Amino acid sequence: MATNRTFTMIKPDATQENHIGGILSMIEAGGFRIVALKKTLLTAERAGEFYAVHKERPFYGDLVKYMSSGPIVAAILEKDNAVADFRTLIGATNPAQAEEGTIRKKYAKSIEANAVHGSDSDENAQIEGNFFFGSEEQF
Ligand code: IDP
Repeated sequence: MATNRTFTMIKPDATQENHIGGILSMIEAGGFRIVALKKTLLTAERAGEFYAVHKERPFYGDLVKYMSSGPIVAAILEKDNAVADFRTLIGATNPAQAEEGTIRKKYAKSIEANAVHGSDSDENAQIEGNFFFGSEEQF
């Protein structure tokens, strides 16, 4: 059964280039409520842990390096059908294939530096949200 929460990160490139406000505006305009929010820096070790499911993929090393290259903004978001609707709002992994009106179409620079993360399942949304936020930080 679909739950009503998902998890996102504004990745280092978009954070560095002052797109935090623009991206959060698109998220709120898309009908999502911000349940938890923080700007933080992932160490390479923590980034590797977060992306452990991609360990075998050829881009894993670069991804870990990129995700620990500067601050990120982590957030838990709430809306009916949150995981699927948020994947629609962010658009395709590769911005060249992202549709008009999506966050990645507007802000992503490349398939790697693609501005935002969005959980791919309810189970991962919960795991990823809890990776960054204690239950006392989720309202
Ligand atoms: P998603 O973020 O759209 O769910 P995933 O396939 O789960 O895409 O990949 C996780 C992240 O790894 C992507 O958001 C992107 O930053 C990076 N990535 C995915 N595919 C490639 C690639 O082919 N080259 C470099 N980085 C990639």
